[in-house]
Amino acid sequence: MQWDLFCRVIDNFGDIGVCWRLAADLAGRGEAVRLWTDDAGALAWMAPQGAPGVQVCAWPADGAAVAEPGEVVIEAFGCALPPPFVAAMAARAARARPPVWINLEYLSAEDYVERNHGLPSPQASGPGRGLAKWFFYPGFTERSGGLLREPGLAQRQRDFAAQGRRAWLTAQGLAPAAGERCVSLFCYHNAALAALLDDLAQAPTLLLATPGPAARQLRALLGPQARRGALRARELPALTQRDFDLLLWSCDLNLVRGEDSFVRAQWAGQPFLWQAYPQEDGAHAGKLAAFQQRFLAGAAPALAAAVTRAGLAWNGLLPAPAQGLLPAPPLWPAWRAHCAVWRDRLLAQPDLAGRLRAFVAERR
Ligand code: TRH
Repeated sequence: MQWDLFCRVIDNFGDIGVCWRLAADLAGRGEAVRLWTDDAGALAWMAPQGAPGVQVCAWPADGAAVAEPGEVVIEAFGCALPPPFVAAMAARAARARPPVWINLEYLSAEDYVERNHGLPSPQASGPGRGLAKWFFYPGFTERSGGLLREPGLAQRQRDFAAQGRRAWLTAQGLAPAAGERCVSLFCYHNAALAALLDDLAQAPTLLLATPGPAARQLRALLGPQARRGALRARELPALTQRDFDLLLWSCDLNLVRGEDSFVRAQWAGQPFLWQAYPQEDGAHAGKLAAFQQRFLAGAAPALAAAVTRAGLAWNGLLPAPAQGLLPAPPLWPAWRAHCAVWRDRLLAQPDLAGRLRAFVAERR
């Protein structure tokens, strides 16, 4: 089937990162995908190899003729489709089966996800009058739209482990010294970073910082030596999405943010801390709380309390403690085991692209 996926880049890399991943995943399952975006810039480093079956197209210019819509149209994150394209969808509906029009929402663990997932929004006015738009909510439960997970991920992870967990880092010239733990850092500007560094500096640690705010803040805090106590830091180049996964699989702790890296850290099955996209109205606090509650259900109380505290402090929702932002070292084996169990539980659920295709099939 022909899928049209529309993505506007608001800021950061999550909008295009999620849409690229979905486009490539659908194409890998035999769908033809046009990814329409107003800013494909980040794809040059995120996915320089492209993907068979995905055509990246410029957002239609005002007044320009629009393409004939495909069988499925996805409006990512309420990006508002170009009105002439919607008119073309309505015209198609007058001739043949209407395209299945889906609004793909942001990921959340909050309860509204299950309430709203799959609801229709009949269009009573405008160029799409008479069409229905369907709400599709990614999530962590069976009754949500699920999480992006391309087929073959688990096998790729097994192959990676068979090579040795540090083999990829070594090949990048980033081999840790014997006994050094590896930590990846992808964050927004984060007032708790100094406290995190103090914590990490207590034991031999190689901290690998992604470009942007993480690297900039680290430079300001550590100076040119890039060291504090037993901690040394290295800056990474921008990695492809595939290599970014390998970074997460290589590390003992991953600091991630936003939406897509947050999900990838969960597939990595290693301890992670998530910095939610900070929102002026404070909505990120509710998102974090809802996630922590689901994620930590069933964890031993001491682990749940320590991980909850660390998450709150890392998101600026608790003052960063002078010492001990992270769970204490004796808790790390249980933290790791809990992350692996969580990943296996998510792996047992159908993935997002699979649920989306089933959803579309039911509505055609
Ligand atoms: O960049 P983000 O902060 O994106 C955010 C969120 O999606 C947020 O919900 C949204 O509202 C906002 O954008 C507009 O974080 P996220 O979601 O993890 O996206 C980063 C993408 O960049 C992800 O696909 C992984 C990719 N990436 C690489 O491919 N290589 C890299 O080296 C790095 C650091 C990231």
